[in-house]
Amino acid sequence: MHKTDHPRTPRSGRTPRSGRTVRRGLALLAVAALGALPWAGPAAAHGSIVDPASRNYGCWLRWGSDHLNPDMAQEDPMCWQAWQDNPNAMWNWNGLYRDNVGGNHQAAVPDGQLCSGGRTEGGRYRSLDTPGEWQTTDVGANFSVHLYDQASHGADYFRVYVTEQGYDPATEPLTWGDLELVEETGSYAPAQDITFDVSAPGRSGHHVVFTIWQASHMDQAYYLCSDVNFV
Ligand SMILES: [Cu+2]
Repeated sequence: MHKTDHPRTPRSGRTPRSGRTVRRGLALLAVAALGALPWAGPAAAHGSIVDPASRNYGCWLRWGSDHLNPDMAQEDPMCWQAWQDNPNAMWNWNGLYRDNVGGNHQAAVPDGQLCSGGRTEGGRYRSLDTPGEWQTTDVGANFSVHLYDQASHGADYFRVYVTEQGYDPATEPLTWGDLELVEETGSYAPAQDITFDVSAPGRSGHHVVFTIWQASHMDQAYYLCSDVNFV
């Protein structure tokens, strides 16, 4: 139900003309089968924090239509290294989750691997753990967090952490000890867009917002790093 890879349906190669009817029938069956599955292409299943943009969502948003542009190396070097490491981290911006964690997030996600969900999916998102000058979204002490989830999983809860003043995202790997829990929400009914308010006073400059989204349709936890600039 939660495939994030995108296997191509093998095309039947050279089918003789006499096989056309059979082929059409198979194609219809294939369409019917696909229609019965809750699977869709990239950016059509699961979700992420889109504001303030998570690291890979932001890299997908800014460069997804132009990801081979060498200017990215200078203009947005952390996205550049992410695209160089594995473009699937961006194509699957909505797939950064772990199943069956049982709420033991700190056990499942070690220090230094928070932004990759403990190198989930075979390490697909490991580039997101790299400290550096990630592009930021300006926020004040009070700001809104927006989940976009085309799959409408709903939420058992969100936990939002923000790094303590003094932590330097440009040079330090992110650890649990760097974080202050600033919000734990209640549950949310299934919806494509969920927005809630958080408050993280006493900060300035570049910080990381680390959001855990515990989805409701099954035990599925998302780990999402968003870079912000407190102004
Ligand atoms: Cu999902």
